[in-house]
Amino acid sequence: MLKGGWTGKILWIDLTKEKSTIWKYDPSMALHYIGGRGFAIRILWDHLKPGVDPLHPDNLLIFAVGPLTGFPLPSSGKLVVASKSPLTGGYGDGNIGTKASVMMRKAGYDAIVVEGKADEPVYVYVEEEDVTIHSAKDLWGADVREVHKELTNKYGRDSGILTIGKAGENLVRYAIVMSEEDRAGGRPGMAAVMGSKNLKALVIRGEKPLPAVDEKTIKELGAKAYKDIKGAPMYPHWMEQGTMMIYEWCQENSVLPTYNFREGFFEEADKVTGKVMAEQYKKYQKGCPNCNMPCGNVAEAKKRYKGTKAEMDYENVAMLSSNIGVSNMDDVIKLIREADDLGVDTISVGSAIAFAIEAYKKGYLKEDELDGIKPDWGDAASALDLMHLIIERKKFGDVLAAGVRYASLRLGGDTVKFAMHVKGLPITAYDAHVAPGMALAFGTSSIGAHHKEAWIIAWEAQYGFEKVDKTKVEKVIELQRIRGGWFETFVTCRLPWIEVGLSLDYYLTFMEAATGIKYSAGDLNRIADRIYTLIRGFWIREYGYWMRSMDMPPMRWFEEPLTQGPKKGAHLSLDAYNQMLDTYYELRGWDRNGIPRRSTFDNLGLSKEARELEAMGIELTP
Ligand code: PTT
Ligand code: SF4
Repeated sequence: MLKGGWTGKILWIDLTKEKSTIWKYDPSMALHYIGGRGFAIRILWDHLKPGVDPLHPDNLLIFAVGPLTGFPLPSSGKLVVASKSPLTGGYGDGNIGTKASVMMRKAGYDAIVVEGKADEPVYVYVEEEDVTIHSAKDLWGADVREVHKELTNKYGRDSGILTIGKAGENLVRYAIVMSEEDRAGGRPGMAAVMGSKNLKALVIRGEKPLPAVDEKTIKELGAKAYKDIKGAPMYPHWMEQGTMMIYEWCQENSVLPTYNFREGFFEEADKVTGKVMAEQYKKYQKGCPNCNMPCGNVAEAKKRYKGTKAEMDYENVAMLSSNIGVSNMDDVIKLIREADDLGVDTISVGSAIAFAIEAYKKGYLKEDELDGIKPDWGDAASALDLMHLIIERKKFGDVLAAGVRYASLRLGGDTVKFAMHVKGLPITAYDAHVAPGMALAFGTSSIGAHHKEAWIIAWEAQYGFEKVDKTKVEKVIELQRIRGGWFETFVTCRLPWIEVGLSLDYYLTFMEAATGIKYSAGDLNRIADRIYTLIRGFWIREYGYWMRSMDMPPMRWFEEPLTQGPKKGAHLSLDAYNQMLDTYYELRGWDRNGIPRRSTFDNLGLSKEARELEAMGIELTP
């Protein structure tokens, strides 16, 4: 029996049958998977037919919170959105800060699962046990801000609203789910899955109390944690620049993605730094529920797109500035605003634009394939045109809408070497020519190339970029456990811990106060390993095979040394990477091809899942 923390219920909505059911799940799922992505992978493994096309109605779209979500403790207004990814074909998820997270808890659910497909565009309104499906014909085609406004007017400012833009409707495989105009989550195409179900939006409301075993401790300890955050030495700097404070650091360390990750140093970086953003463009900042360190810095363009506003997170800015050679802040603001309104992932679309520029300049693409667009580094106008070509899926935009992996397979030749992705997911904004640890983090991230699990780069700079040893590999795994395991299952924002140093001990006490269960750090790490291994099992199940090359970053970083900046000449070593990957597999209990050993499955309580893989003909090493 669950005493607190969890609501114990999952809402299951079938859009084909136009009906919903409340599932009182087995408490062992909570104990062994906690919530968030733990629930997501468990549900996908148990309820998704292997081999389903991600855009088929049978695919499942899961919104999941965790036992800490919504409580009055730091930055607890987060939600995981997960599915089988149409971009990678494997497990995909993202984390979004939104009122919908708190409302889902207040409505009485730990997760909402959507299956099937509506006959025509709809949105779903959930108010506790009351679930209704409404026509969204009038909202189809509308941009994210319009939909948000419309639904807010109808259901009130405190409603939780998750929506898709045109990118999701048009099944762009890296369409991202949006909330509150510029919060975004689900890079691996979670909004395309929503679009494939004709689901324009989900609106959630509730007033139920959140279940806690020891409410008093949560309140008191939460208040203390909020105070610690405000008193942290980094707090003022963070409040000024948010995630943008890393921009200059990346430039100094030659890890700022530049010209499609060809370089790590951008000669015009000084025009787009966090300082410039904060001092010259920032208008206000906003944040997720229950957060006292809001990082949503909203900047306003001054000249070319005067009045246009957008949220300036580091990844957005780097991928739509240095990575495509753009250095005018007004242009960057406009590109981000457009991506948010269309509901497309800024990182993946930045990667697709950079890939197209490079392919065009190298003669792989002709003007007529790009509808007359002549893309070039630093040309923001053509970048904007390319973004629209992709969203409208016109000409080669249709191919780019399937991601850079697919586009490079279509074009062939050397394009495979500059399609900057791992497992089909475009790399987030860290160039790793000089950073083998970060390269390994991208190579082994459970959803494809994302820093969300092992953002090792700051630690690696201090430890020594040049070092390639077991300690570094252990650090990657430690971060994957905490970031990809703890925070993605609690579900709360990890930034209080990373950015201002809030102690991890708080979370163990929060968990005990919420659920009545005393989890140790070791218990949580074991759960994280179980989730990581099951996710790897899911990829293998969906692909039907696995090879270590699927855990490799692109060849560009090995074969094309940096040509500019203080680290000129630097590149990754293939031998060193392979050595790290071997150590990684060994520490994880996976074989030389990256397939978990039978004993690893058994030790983590996943024997049944191992047998299922074996029954499919996958050979597991003992
Ligand atoms: C995340 C990825 C990131 S990571 C950024 S900026 W970052 C980009 N944001 C986008 C955006 O905005 N608009 C858009 N159209 N596309 C975007 N794509 C990119 O998506 C985000 C913050 C940030 S800002 C980060 S690091 C942290 N991520 C967390 C996480 O993953 N887990 C967790 N428990 N806490 C986290 N806290 C931080 O949240 P994806 P958000 Mg995002 C405009 O989801 O798929 O992982 O992609 O959620 O609410 O916007 O907050 O420098
Ligand atoms: Fe949201 Fe930023 Fe606060 Fe995290 S730190 S909860 S992403 S506003």
